[in-house]
Amino acid sequence: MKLTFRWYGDSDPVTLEKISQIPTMSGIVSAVYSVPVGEVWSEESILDIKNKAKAHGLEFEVVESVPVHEDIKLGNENADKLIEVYCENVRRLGKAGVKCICYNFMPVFDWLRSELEFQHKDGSNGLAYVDETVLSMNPLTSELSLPGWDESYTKEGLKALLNQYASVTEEKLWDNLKHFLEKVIPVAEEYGVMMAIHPDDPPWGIFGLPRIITNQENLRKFLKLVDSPANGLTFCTGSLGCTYHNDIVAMIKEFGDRIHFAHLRNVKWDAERDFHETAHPSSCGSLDMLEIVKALHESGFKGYVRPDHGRMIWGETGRYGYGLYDRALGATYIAGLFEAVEKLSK
Ligand code: DNO
Repeated sequence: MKLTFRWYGDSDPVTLEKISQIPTMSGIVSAVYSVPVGEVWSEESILDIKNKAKAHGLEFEVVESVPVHEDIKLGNENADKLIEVYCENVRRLGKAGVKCICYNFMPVFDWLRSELEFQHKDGSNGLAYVDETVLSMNPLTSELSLPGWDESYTKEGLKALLNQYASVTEEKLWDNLKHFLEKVIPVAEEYGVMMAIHPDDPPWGIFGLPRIITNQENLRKFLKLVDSPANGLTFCTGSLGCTYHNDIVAMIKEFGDRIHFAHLRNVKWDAERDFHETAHPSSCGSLDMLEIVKALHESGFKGYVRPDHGRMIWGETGRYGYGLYDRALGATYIAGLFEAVEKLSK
């Protein structure tokens, strides 16, 4: 496996120098953030990230994310034009040496939490999700915003978009995803890129919007939409594992050869649909991280791994989920698990 770390570009307080000082770090996971969704990324902007990473001894082989325009998910008359733009980005990234592209197919909202500064007993804080709070939220008036969200919607724009989704059932969303994959996967194959869909987070519908990348059965269905190695998964343990209904170790055993990128983090289940994010080690949350790493190893996993959301510890402030300290601790913990599992299996 290759250990990686997310970098949000020049404005990220977690600098490339800091990332390069985390033991065994091989590369960064990043994206061109300045270009609106649905437009082509310039070759210079891609190479700029690559060269900056290289100057710190880091690779740039994973992009997270090339976002999918809402018109593609809606399957409206602009979809094909926008899919062609998407394909062009895949080509350009492949040419620049990117090997894996993470994306998601969640309508309108990316990852969602109801609390950004959930207080832990030790004085640290992290992200949490309480279903009742989310059910009482109105996306048109709520103040909540997360790093993954597209901030460019006006209230009217968001309202219109939500209206457009009123006719999009889960079945329709599946059709639109299939159409997207049928165009994009052949390009990815040609350019040596592995596409890796990120599961929906949380893995159930929110605000009346459909979500489909949610459980074992749906992942199975997804992989069959286009049955190619280039059509794979970002296996996010915290997203899929935030509900005890998902047996994530069983999923790794079944889909291991199609997992190209793993987001390894832990969560603590507080109720059926309530959870909070914890430090990475198994004893801190509800997931058995050793079993997860073992299952990845046994399935022959050779892909990219990154620690995921960290708590804010040691007084750090910054981008929710994406501070340095707790993620760096998570990174070395993950590296330790892999070393142990690899050596003990020899
Ligand atoms: C959250 C991230 C997600 C992820 C996208 C992938 O921290 O895991 O925002 O990057 O869903 O497209």
